[in-house]
Amino acid sequence: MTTPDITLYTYGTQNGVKVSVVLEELGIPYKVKQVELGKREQYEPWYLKINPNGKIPTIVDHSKEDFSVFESTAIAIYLCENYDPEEKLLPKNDPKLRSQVIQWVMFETSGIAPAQGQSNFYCRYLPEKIPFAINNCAKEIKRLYGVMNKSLEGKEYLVGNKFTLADAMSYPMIRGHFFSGVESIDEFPNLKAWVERIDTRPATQKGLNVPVPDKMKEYRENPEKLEEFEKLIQSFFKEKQT
Ligand SMILES: N[C@@H](CCC(=O)N[C@@H](CS)C(=O)NCC(=O)O)C(=O)O
Repeated sequence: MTTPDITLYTYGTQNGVKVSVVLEELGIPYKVKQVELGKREQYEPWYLKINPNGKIPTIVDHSKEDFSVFESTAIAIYLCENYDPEEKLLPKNDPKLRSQVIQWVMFETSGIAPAQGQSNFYCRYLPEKIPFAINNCAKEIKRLYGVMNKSLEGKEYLVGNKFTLADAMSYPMIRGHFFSGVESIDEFPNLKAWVERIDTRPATQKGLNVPVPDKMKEYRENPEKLEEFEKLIQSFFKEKQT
C-alpha cells in the first residue's frame, strides 16, 4: 500500500463529515483545507477543476499524481479500496458481504441523503414555510428510517454485526434528523440505539469535528445558532436565485 498523502477539501456539513469520519475510522493521515461555502469558494475555477459539481467534499491524493475524487460516497469507496488493507470498513474478499455493505451505502446515498437534503431545504433554507412540503419530506425520511429500524432488529450494526462503511456513511445524516425536520427518533428504537452506539466511537466523533467543531451538536444545543445559520443560508439561497 502506498503511504497516503491526502488533502481533504471540506466544510462541517453532514456530507462533508462523512469523509472525515471514514478517514478517521481508517486511521489515514490527511491534511484539511476548509472550503468557504459562504464566500462561494466552491465555484472558483481552481476548485471546479477538482470537483466539477462545485460542492464539498473532495479529496486530492498526492501519492497518486494528485488524483482527485468528488462525491462523498465515491471518495469513501476510493479510500477503502486503496487504504483499507485490513478491510476495517469494506470487505474485499467476501463478495456477498461486500455487496451488503454497498447496498446500505447506496441506500444512504440515493435515499437518506437526498430525502434529508430536500427536507433541509424546506425546513431551513426556504424563508416561506410550506407545511405540505415539510410534512411530505418528514414522511419519506421516516419511511426510510423505518426500513433501517427493521433491519437493525437484534443487530448492533447494519451488516455482519460489525461497524462498516454502511454505518460510517449513514450516521452523520441520521444523527442530524432534527435539522431535517424529524425532531425525535423515539419511534425507531433500534435506529436510536444504533445512533447512540456510534456516538461512543472516538474516531467517528473526531471526524465530526473536521474542519470546525461539530455543527449539528452546536445547532442542537443552541437554537439561536440554528436561527443564525438559517438567516445566513436563506440570504445565500436568495442571492443564488438572482
Ligand atoms: N452528493 C454530494 C453532495 C454534496 C453537497 O451537497 N455539498 C454541499 C454541502 S453539504 C455543498 O457543497 N453545497 C454548496 C453549494 O451548493 O453551493 C456528495 O455526497 O458529495
